[in-house]
Amino acid sequence: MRRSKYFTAIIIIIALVTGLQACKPKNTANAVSADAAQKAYVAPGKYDEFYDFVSGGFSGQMAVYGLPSGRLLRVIPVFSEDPQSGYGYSEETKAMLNTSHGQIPWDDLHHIEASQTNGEIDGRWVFANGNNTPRLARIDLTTYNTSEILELPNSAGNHSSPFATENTEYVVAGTRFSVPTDNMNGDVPIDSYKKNFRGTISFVSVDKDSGTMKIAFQLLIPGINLDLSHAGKGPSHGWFFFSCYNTEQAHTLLEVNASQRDKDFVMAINWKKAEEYLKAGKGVKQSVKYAHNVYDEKTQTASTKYETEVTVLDTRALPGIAYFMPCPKSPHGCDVDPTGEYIVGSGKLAALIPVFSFEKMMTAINSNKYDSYYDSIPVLKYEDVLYGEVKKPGLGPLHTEFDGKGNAYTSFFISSEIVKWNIKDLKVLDRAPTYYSIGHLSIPGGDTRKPNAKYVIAYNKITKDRYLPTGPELAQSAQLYDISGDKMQLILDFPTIGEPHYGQAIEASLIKDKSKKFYDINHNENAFVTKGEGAAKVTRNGNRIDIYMTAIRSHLVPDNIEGVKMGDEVYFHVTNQEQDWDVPHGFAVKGAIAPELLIMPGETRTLKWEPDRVGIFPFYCTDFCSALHQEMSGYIRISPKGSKVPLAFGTGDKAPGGNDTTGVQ
Ligand code: RUQ
Ligand code: CUA
Repeated sequence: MRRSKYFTAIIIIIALVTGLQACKPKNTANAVSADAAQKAYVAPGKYDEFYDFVSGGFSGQMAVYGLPSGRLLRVIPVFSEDPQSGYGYSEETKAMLNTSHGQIPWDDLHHIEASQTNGEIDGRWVFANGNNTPRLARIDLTTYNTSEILELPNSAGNHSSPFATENTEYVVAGTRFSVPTDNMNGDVPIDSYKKNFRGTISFVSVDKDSGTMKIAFQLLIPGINLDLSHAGKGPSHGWFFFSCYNTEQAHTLLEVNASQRDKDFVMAINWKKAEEYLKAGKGVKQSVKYAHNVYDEKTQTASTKYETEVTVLDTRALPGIAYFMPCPKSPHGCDVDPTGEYIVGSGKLAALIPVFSFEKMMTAINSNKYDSYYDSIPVLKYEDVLYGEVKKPGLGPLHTEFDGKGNAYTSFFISSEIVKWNIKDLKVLDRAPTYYSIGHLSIPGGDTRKPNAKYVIAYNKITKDRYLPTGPELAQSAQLYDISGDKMQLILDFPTIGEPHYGQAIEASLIKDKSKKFYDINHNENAFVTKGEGAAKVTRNGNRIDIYMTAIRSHLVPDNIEGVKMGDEVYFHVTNQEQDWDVPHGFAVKGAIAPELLIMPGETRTLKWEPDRVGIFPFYCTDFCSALHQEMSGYIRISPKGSKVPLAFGTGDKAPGGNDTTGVQ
């Protein structure tokens, strides 16, 4: 009976999931030894050795921590409006959040990927995925600004993303949800899944100098779920590996229906082959619509270009691009070791970890040795591509990273632990509990050719009983382990913002000296820049008021503004005149529906404000910038529609006068 089969499956899954309780390690106070604090201690005034860029998950942000201290250094808004800086609200940055669905001020950010040169982290950019409304973002590591966001058409659930090739030729993004492609009539019955639903993989090229992203091509694949991915390296450069689940092609109760098959797949993609087909004109141009948002450093302004075309290569019709390697069971992580020879698939429901051999895979492919076909894609034999299995490693393996010394570290969600094992002999060497339910883990450079095996960081989902309670919602957490010796040693435990899906730590020495200190005001080409107080002004054009305002310690020019009326649209363009590190000014006006602006030295930011009533509205600098910060303020007077009050503005001696018609002395 189908029904009882479902129930059995559900009970097994519940048993696995609640196994979490049973396997939950004892509290840790005693797991941390005395010298641990010493190792994580970074004295006041001293710099950390690493930056750790960590996803904020459902917050849509990215957090930057210092390691080993765990100090939170910055929160970078990426797919989220930011009340602190006005990112996503200010006129200059609004366009960053444009999509073909309109301006979408939120997304679910899961994975961070650092740019690479020669298979090593180069410290130029980090990329991040927007899961919900498929997007890729590039963050510039000199300004820590989100510089670019590219929407992905033909995509749903951009989870298997972003992953970079050895020279960041591409960042790649695979779909978690298969759906009818954008050029199809999507109004089809959901149970026509097998017929109408398809997955895609976007190969996004990255300009070597500017970093600008562009969809080079997309691959059409069977209607399955791609979970995660990694690029090949060294001998396997030119290939990509994706974990696939739901090869059952279920469209309802996936919990059960997508857990039927004993093995799903790791999909191997030969992207050099795809490039050949592209060159040979085998791609099909599809009309689609997607937003490409770029922040221009010169004008300090973001703009959107709506693209209308993408080139698609069908892996089912073009042989030699895609192959399936059977992988037990519902694989999540798909990781390639630093030599590029070993590919690790981590089956969430598997009791072992399979390690595939690239060399064996190539031998099988070159001798056309296939087991079967899955939707026209050759399926290789498990035994033909398997290097070996790590036996009884733990429960619920998710992700693996490498230390570059021949060892792998795998996270186990259900048994809440990190397990270290040797890639050559597949023997478990060490295990360390995590608190609790670890998702990703990362070693600095641990997915590149050159890991820096000093630490492994655990990103955990649950912190029940770890911190002071804060109501029903508790912070999630990261944990830092010293892995310089044979045994992992827990040295620090720190709460994170949002959900820390994944993070990548980068040696500070690679980026810290390139960090920009301020923007050169002489190079500020913002359309509304005010260079010097003499240039400050207020203009009226119909009902549009532009206020060209300067900010410098400790006054705003102009700080008295009159002659603005109900029905006017007011734009405060505030230029921070400072040319010194760490002196932002803020700007807010009473009743503004958008948040404040935080304006860096040499930068111009614009707040749009539509007064809703007659009266006097104060505005002020929101950043405590000097001893006289509280004095850094002003007033704008709003008169009724049709009022005769002339437009006037100024500061100090130049403040407007003589407009008193109230009769009060
Ligand atoms: S996931 S916890 Cu969204 Cu990267 Cu594995
Ligand atoms: Cu400027 Cu406070």
